[in-house]
Amino acid sequence: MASRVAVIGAGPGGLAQLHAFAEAGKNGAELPELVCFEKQSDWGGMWNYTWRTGVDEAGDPVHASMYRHLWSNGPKECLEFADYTFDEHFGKPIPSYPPREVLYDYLLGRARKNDIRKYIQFGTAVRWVSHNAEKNTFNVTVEDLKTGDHRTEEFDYVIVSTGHFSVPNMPDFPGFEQFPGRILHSHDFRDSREFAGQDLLIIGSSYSAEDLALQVKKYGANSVTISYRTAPMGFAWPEGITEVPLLTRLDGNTAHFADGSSRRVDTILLCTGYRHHFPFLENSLRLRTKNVLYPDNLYKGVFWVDNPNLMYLAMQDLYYTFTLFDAQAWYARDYVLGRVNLPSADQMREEIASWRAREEALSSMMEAVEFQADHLRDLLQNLDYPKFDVDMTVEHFRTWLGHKQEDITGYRNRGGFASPVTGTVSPALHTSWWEMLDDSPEAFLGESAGSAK
Ligand code: FAD
Ligand code: NA0
Repeated sequence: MASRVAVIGAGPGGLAQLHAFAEAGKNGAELPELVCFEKQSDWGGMWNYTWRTGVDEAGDPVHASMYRHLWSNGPKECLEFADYTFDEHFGKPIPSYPPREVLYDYLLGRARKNDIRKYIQFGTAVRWVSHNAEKNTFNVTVEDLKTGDHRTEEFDYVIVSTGHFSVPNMPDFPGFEQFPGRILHSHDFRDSREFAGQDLLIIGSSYSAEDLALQVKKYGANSVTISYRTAPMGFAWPEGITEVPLLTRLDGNTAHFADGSSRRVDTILLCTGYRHHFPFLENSLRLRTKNVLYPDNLYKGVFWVDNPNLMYLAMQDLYYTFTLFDAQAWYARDYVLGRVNLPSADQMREEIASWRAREEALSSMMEAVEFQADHLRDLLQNLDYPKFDVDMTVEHFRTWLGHKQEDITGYRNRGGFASPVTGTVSPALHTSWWEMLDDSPEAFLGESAGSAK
């Protein structure tokens, strides 16, 4: 009997997995039975924008953390699928930092091409996964969110691709309880225009803090104060955005900081990151990790060492995204198809430990990029994934970091990034990003509606 594979989640990770199998199928491989469970009513994961916050239509926590007006914060050339290029999708060179909807369209373009939707059961939430040691299979209990019915199915392999930027990390600070304004996490942030005219306090100093500070200022906030715990981001911020040390307490609307300074704020935005959260996995299967580049217990960043028939995709802190997911998905597929053998558990642990030690010693963002590029290369060397120029993408990240240091409101205007697959060089954005309030695909592409495939 053909083996059965459960893929949990139809975001970029889960779609990469289905695509990887479909590619092998086109090349003559005999495929296992694939079932992808997706709790949302459509695919694309985080990229599938919703206005909802709190709970979704089924009463489940809303998955999405993306917001209106989100533009890619890294050059698209660093996430380009090697087997489905931007040139193929858009038919012409496009700028390097597309808005969400444009990247979503690209992501779905490949998914549609291989007809992988047929594997996905939408509106179906995985509620519990347990391991049957006797049979070495997994029991997967799912809920049909339309009917509320539960059922349990047996699988030989489970691939978890439920993302890890969905469940907020929510710290508390003295005075929050009496604060008369709104306190929200970036997970619940949707539209920058809500904050026009306000004085905002942002807590955190990573990508969400950086981008939301820029977004709210761009759409009319009066001032933004960014409060950091470890170190400031240190960009040359536009007027009205400042960085201060950590919040110590609130006194009504007045926020006090560790350097003794204080200021009045209307709204507090927690950009304090997310938690890896897998309430549907029994203890022995559950990954517990912070947001790191090489989580413990995952061989090659994918295989659960204690039972490699359980796999995780995209659980790393991310510089590379879509391409890394592809490499992981190809590896997972080849394991399921019996094309690669894994070493002993001890050998896997040793290899993970050496990556972990290397990660502990990283001291700059560029070293982190190089680390993840090596992880990517380590996967790719064993796979038939189409070749692309990883070295070039590392240089793109270096250039990107330089551009951000030079001009944090202007780096998204820059072109000149070559595709690591086709060599096509990106044009500059036609209008300054800081001035461009319309983030529609038509505005971005500088053309009328419907021309992107
Ligand atoms: P997700 O996209 O999160 O998809 C997981 C899927 O699993 C979802 O569809 C969810 O509904 C489903 N699911 C979850 N639990 C269950 C369950 N129990 N049962 C069934 N289904 C379930 N990356 C970039 O490359 N460029 C960017 O510009 C960028 N911007 C970002 C901005 C924000 C605010 C955030 C939070 C992330 C951003 N990312 C960006 C990273 C982004 O997370 C990845 O690009 C990508 O979405 C990860 O894919 P995934 O499939 O692992 O997870
Ligand atoms: P993210 O920025 O949401 O990006 C997720 C931050 O939270 C760190 O700065 C950390 O500080 C801080 N923090 C945590 N607990 C804190 C506490 N108790 N007090 C003060 N600060 C606290 O999360 P992280 O994990 O990067 O940073 C947490 C993902 O979303 C990224 O992959 C990013 O690429 C993506 N994203 C992309 C975009 C765009 O593309 C926009 C937003 C997010 P410290 O002290 O630990 O440094 C446009």
